[in-house]
Amino acid sequence: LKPQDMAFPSYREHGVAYTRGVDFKDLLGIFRCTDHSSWDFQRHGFHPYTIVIGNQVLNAAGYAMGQKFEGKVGDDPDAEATICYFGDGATSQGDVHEGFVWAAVYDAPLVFFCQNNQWAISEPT
Ligand SMILES: Cc1ncc(C[n+]2csc(CCOP(=O)(O)OP(=O)(O)O)c2C)c(N)n1
Ligand SMILES: [Mg+2]
Repeated sequence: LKPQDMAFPSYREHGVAYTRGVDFKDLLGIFRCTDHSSWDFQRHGFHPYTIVIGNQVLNAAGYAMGQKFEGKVGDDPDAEATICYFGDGATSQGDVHEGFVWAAVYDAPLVFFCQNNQWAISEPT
């Protein structure tokens, strides 16, 4: 990722948060319910954690569509891209597939990263 890129995590991307400069104390606060993703997500290029399974796929698709609409794409050094992390279980949700379709239709600069750990409450794939 370049500094101007944006990452949309699920709740597992602690390593990504670290590489984006997010203070680990801010992450721990989410799990202790003392904090609600208080880092500056634009500055870090790291969106708040998403506990609602798959929701970040829609957020990421919209964000990447915005990057496309604003012409921030291509080989320019200032061009932007988005990456979206989700679990294998999230792929059981219809709205996740809506995010895939919209990103494809708009040729949005979005990378989908499936963390397939073979575990989900739904059937793993
Ligand atoms: C919309 C929604 N439905 C159900 C849940 C309950 N839930 C929490 S974790 C989980 C399993 C998610 O599996 P997966 O997407 O593979 O992520 P993993 O935890 O394996 O990384 C579910 C269903 C939730 N958080 N949000
Ligand atoms: Mg899983």
